[in-house]
Amino acid sequence: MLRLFVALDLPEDHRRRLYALRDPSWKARWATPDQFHLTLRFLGPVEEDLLPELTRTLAEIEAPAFELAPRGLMVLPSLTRPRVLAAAVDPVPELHALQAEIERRVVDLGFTPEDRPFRPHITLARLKQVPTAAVRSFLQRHRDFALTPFPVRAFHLYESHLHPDGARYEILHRFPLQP
Ligand code: 2AM
Repeated sequence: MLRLFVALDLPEDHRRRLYALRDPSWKARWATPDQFHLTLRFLGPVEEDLLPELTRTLAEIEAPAFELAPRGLMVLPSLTRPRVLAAAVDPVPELHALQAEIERRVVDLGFTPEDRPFRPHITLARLKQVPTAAVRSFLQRHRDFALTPFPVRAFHLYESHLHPDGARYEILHRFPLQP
């Protein structure tokens, strides 16, 4: 079984800037620069036999390239139960259209439909025991957080390798968007 997800990659400079937000004093696991991505669809464990068909299906998607600008920080699932600290992005119709198309295609292949609404985010940290007050003050301190838009010219199929000290994400396939 392969643990798979479909996601967008980020440029080096944006990774560095996201990593710079890190507060090492928190009881949290901060993502390292090589772990940053924006998930479009978590697929979970997939039989290796399915990989060619999945790849073929994703390669059929015709969607335009677009620009994406990280802006704002958010906490998931909620500020009263802070588990994940993440960066949000400016809403762009192309991002949501791409996510919807991927969802449609993978459901056609037999994956269970995603029942949660798409909340695009780049995970910065998984919080263990960070008091809500500390999270609130972090969000306040970074309330103007924004990065310059970056071009999204492709989406990717990732394999997640789980390790006790954090996941390693490997890009298995690149699917170009239309220029
Ligand atoms: P997260 O960053 O919000 O946790 C690889 O695990 C990627 O898939 C992560 O970006 C993770 O989102 C996302 N993902 C979505 N649903 C998931 C699930 N049920 N289990 C694990 N990861 C999930």
